[in-house]
Amino acid sequence: QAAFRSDLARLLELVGTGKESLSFMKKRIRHLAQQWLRAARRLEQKLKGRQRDQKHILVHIGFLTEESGDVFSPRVLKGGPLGEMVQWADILAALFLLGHSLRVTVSLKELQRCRVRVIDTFGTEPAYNHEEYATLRGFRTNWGYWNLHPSQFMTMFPHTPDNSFMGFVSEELNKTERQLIKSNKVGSMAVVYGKEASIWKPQGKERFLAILNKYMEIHGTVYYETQRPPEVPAFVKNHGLLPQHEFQQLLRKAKLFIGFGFPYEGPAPLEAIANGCVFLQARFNPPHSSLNHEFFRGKPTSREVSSQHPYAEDFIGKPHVWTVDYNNSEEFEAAIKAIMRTQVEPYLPYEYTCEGMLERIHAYIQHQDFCTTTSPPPPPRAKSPAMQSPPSVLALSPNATHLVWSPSASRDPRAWPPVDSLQVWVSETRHACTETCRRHGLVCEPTFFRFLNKKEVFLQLSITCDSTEYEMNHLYPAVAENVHECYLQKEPLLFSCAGHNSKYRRLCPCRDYREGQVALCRDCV
Ligand code: U2F
Repeated sequence: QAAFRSDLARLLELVGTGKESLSFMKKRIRHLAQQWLRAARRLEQKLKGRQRDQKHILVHIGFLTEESGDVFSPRVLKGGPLGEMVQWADILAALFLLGHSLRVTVSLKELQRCRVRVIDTFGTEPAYNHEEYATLRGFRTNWGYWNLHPSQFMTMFPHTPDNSFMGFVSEELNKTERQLIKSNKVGSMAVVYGKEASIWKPQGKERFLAILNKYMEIHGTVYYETQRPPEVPAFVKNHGLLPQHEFQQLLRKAKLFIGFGFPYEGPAPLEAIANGCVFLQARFNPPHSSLNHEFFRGKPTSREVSSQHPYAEDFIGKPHVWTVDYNNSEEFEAAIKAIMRTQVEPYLPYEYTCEGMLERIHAYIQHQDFCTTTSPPPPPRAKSPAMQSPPSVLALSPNATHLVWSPSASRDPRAWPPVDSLQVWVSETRHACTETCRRHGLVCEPTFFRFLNKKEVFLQLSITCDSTEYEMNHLYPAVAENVHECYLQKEPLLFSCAGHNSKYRRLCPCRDYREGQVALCRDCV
């Protein structure tokens, strides 16, 4: 049985010393300790003494090993990426507080054979993960082709439902702090997102900076050595790279946090929004991806990134997040004027609070099973408007057929997530399952593909199949509608929420999710 811990001192010893990156992580753990401990107590009460197995977990921080070149540690104090260290610090705190037995290593020599979970910021899609398929179909990249179960990859944001969403946390505010922030906000103060001078370099920035400068005082936290970086205009008040808690203080005063397009999908916009700022960012049209942008090239994903921070855009949105076309000066200027008139409250989605992260990791540790497969329950029963159906069931529409799981289907208590959260939708040809589920207010759940990968399901969906073949293809199960050819998936590792092709309509396993905790279905904890 794992017992919740009530002190983080032992964890700080486990993390070790000798690297700037480790010091950054320890400082963060120390700073957030009270917030973590309160969250652990709340989750403990919520779980009411439920049986939780204690696991032995080896935490191998691979990107900090000498063997990998440890390019991060020397950049900690120079404006380099900190997002990854934020996430590792939070993962360590969560695992430790949940009561697991941890060993932390930053050396390859200490890495033993074990069952792995890979912390993978931007995600690994199944087509890139399956070695043979990736090699045959041109999905082989620098990373990937490890033949893991795709949910063994854990991402920073919930962007790739084929992987597990790990996340990180942001500082939470109590009532007094909220009040204080409200009275101390400087309505005309903007902070620019970007701590490395290179972020300010690309051409065209002067134009928006000049527009912004008409309305607001612009602050930056750009690293510099002896004099201000030449890329940063003189009218910007540059504080230099700040320690994390001082950066939070700056955000508490600012009205606006403004992104220039890079870094992609980092923690800072969530921190800004949590501290009562509006986040203004650029829309990418066309979206950025590994096919058209250097930063994503070679990453094992085809995901299209529609703005600097798609999570902020899709999961938070207005009034906290404004995503605009920066090539259109009028739209940009209008957004700034509108933001200055808008009042926002600090906001932090539950999944980025300490309690939300503890709850999610607890659920993964208890339920994710990559070793055994459970036998699938009987196939779903078709619902049509003519049939008696519970009120939550949607009507069949002409171009999106829909199935829900029959309540009479025997429930496999080991199946996780519980299969009664499943709804099957057929995609349009231009949509991946990720998008198809999203459009129905649901999320794609790859563990449910195995229930759909059957001939009978096509029949239940009134899909005519002149032929049905089993093949290896990350888009299957699917139907090529105009020729009535149906396809089932031959390789379970290739079940994928990602991917679309104009030839196929895909069968998509969607599920409900908890408000503010998309990784978990409504009955999942
Ligand atoms: C991303 O890493 P970054 O470090 O560039 O991400 P940011 O969103 O800029 O912020 C990371 C942390 O840096 C902190 C801030 C954030 O938690 O509190 N910070 C600070 O301590 N002092 C300051 O003056 C300003 C910010 C991202 F996480 C990865 O996904 C990408 O790989 C990477 C690409 O470069 O960018």
